[in-house]
Amino acid sequence: MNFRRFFLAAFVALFTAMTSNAANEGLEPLIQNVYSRDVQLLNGSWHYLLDQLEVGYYDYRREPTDNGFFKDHQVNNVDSYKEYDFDSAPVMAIPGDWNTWEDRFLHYEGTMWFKKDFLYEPDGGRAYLYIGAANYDAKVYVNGVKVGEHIGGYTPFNMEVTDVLKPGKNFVVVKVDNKRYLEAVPTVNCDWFNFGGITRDVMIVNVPKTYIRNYKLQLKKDSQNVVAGFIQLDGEKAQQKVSVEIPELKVKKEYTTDANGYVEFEFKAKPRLWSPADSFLYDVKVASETDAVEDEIGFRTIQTRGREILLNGEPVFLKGISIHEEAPFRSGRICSEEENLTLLNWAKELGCNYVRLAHYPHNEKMVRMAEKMGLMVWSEIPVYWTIQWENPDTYANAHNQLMEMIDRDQNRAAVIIWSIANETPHGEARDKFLSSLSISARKKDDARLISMAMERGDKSPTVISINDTMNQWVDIVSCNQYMGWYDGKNEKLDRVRWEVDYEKPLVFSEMGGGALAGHHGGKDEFWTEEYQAELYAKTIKMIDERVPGFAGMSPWILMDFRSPRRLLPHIQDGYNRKGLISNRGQKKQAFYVLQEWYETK
Ligand code: GCB
Repeated sequence: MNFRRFFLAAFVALFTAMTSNAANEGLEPLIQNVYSRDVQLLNGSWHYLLDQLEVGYYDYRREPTDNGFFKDHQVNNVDSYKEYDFDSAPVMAIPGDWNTWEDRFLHYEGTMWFKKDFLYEPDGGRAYLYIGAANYDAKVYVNGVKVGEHIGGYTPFNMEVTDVLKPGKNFVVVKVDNKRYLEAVPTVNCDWFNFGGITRDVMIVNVPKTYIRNYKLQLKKDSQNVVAGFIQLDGEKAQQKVSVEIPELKVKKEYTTDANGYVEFEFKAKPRLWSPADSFLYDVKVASETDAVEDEIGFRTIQTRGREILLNGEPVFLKGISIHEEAPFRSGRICSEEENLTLLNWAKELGCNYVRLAHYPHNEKMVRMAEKMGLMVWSEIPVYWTIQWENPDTYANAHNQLMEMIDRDQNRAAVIIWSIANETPHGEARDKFLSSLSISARKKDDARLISMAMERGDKSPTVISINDTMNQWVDIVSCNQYMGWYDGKNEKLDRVRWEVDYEKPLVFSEMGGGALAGHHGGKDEFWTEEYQAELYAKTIKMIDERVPGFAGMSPWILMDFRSPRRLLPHIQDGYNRKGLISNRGQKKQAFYVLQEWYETK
């Protein structure tokens, strides 16, 4: 190979590496509590084009083109022509997933382009484009200019568009790609549906030139009478007088931000404590000389003592249920508050005081609603099964999703647990990856507990245990256990006892088995409601008799959900059937078994 060819080959290899490793780009730190801001919602009808070969992004040599669909060139097809047209393309409701929008898209994984026209009138301040979530890789363009790219399907992102917007007519184009990759988070293999699309709210957020970008107010770790937090301004006038006001507590505090617009504070207060029995939230006002924002914030402590979990200093038993963010009755990605409410109402009806929002951060309104309804929340990132533990890009991606999750919900008293992983294979590289996540999460937010869903490591066939070196990095030892389903039949639950050596609370982050609603038969017949109910009854008996240090659980799962891994005809038909409620809203017998037990707890 001569030199020129060598350099050309090296250049092409480098370029390919650069372009195929998608990365976040152009994003600004998250704006806290966008829903209390002056926003222009861009939800509604968006034109869409399915682009399997990504011709709107690459030219015929598969080089990114400057002249892609994001330009939305308007031509008359006489003097020149183009082979796409947004304005005559059909529309889709945003937020929403494309897979359930049209039957023919059900299994489509790839690129979809979206376009929306909107009118904008500048108010002299700054404008951000905020997207609540887009699965998985979103490239965002305003008026033909790329303003940002975000990787990760379940967390919000925003980019400043002040200089790109014009008075009057504007348009936004988003290329969303939900292809799965080995190096991605989650990776190619997981047990839930890869709904593609702009799945959460899209809005223009209008803020003053210097504005309150972020703030946090929570009880200081382990204290019931010191509130700790920070305010972060963004803009030219970094040094300002800022204040925190909680009228019902007669609190009004003033501080001055530093040259970076930042101030950390602590003050004494004796707030009424948030709990499932009293899900009280205070009206809080955070103000600066140039901006003000309001929030509803609850205060509580969450700690562990030996094998107990303490909420506000008192032992609490987690009566929980796991939930996917999947819409009841229509089985798409949740896209309305009513759908959030239906699921959370079912959890309340079951007698829950706690929900595991699996396996990725759910929408912000879901968390806020859970908080108002008195449900404690486990929130997690999609570090699931076997991801690439040694890949630095994979780590950066997981870390970023963790930070975005915490940033968004750091003021929610309901969130008591940040979970960093689910059912991951033991090994040094995994431990390094996950312990780093645990350290980062604690550093960012020390007022919550850290956990991860572990697997069992039994001492013998009848002495059930957990043996995971990650135990030192978590506050709660959580375990997904499936005796009676993946491990033996129900009778096994009568024969075992638990012996976990870690002096920490033990929680079943999952347990359960499948049943098709309305399918009846013997108690020992898989897939019947009777089998599932018996599995729950025997698990409960085991817990009552033979699981020391048991602090709660979130059985798998509230409602049947779509999963491409579930192929059994006539029973599964593409659904994981471990729900206590079917995807059509029918309660199975096991629902009532658990409900009865939760009533006694
Ligand atoms: C698990 C996973 C969950 C699955 C479930 C199942 O352990 O954490 O994502 O859906 O098992 O049904 O097998």
